[in-house]
Amino acid sequence: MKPAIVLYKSLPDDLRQRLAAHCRITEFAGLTPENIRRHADALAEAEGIIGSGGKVDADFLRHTPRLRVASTVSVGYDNFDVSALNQRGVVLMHTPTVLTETVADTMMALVLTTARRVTEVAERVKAGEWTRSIGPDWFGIDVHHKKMGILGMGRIGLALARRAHAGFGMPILYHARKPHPEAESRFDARYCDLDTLLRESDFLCISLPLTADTHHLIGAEQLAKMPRSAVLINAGRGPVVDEAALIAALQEGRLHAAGLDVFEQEPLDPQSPLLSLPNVVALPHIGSATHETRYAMARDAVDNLIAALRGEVDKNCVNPQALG
Ligand code: 8YV
Repeated sequence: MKPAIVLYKSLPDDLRQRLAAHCRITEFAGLTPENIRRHADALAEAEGIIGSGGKVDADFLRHTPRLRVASTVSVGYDNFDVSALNQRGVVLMHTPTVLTETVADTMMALVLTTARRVTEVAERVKAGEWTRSIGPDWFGIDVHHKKMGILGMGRIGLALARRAHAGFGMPILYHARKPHPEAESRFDARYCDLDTLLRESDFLCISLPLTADTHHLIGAEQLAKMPRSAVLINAGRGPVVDEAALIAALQEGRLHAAGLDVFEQEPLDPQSPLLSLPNVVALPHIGSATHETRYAMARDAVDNLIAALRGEVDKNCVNPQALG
């Protein structure tokens, strides 16, 4: 008999059919407390789950005694308690390769949009304010040849370094857990400590996963080390930055601008002070959100689930050790 699985995010029809050829599917939208209650029987039977978002921790695992594989349609897996999965022998699959270029594009878009005030001035044009040749109150700052600082040199950091170096002639500084020889040899990137990165970057681009070590890594003390002319870009995970400290720095003019694709709470509260600051560009977590990339992520997640249910975890597996 085909294994039972729970699908908690909608899939394109062809991928749903591919999944259905291998599994018996129960589908609902999101691992919300209400859905977990309502679909208790399906969860109790499920050997696999596939979707994105929702907390998968020891509490959730009590509802899924037969679970063997969790497949997330994302690269990030901070919503999973990996040690709880390990204890239960559940493997976690993710989609680390297919979204790299798209997320790096989003980060470069934030760099350009904040520096050149693209959204702000476009709104002024729509509001009918472009009535004569523009003056300095419409000007931005240059991007090309400014110092690009990258915090986190994973796949996405490397793709951003390529864009900044090859396309914009930007010298690259970076801080990561360890030096990245490829970034250094291909893009002339210079490894430095976090303090140097904060003090020297014109654009500080954060591309870090959320872990216990990165939570609020950028707080008031770190923001105070950045020059007033600097721009902060975050497209990793919101809680890497202490948002209250960032708001204070922006309100007090201690930072030039911020471009944010991620927030401590998502969706962002419409009342957030961030939204009343003209020098903040806030995006609705669109990092990987193109038709092509979201399709590729869903396809990889489906293939990951099918493979892992067969015991194949040679690629895209966060914790192959869970198999023992
Ligand atoms: C997704 C992401 O947008 O992959 C990730 O970790 O943050 C994004 O690509 C999000 O997880 C929804 O699937």
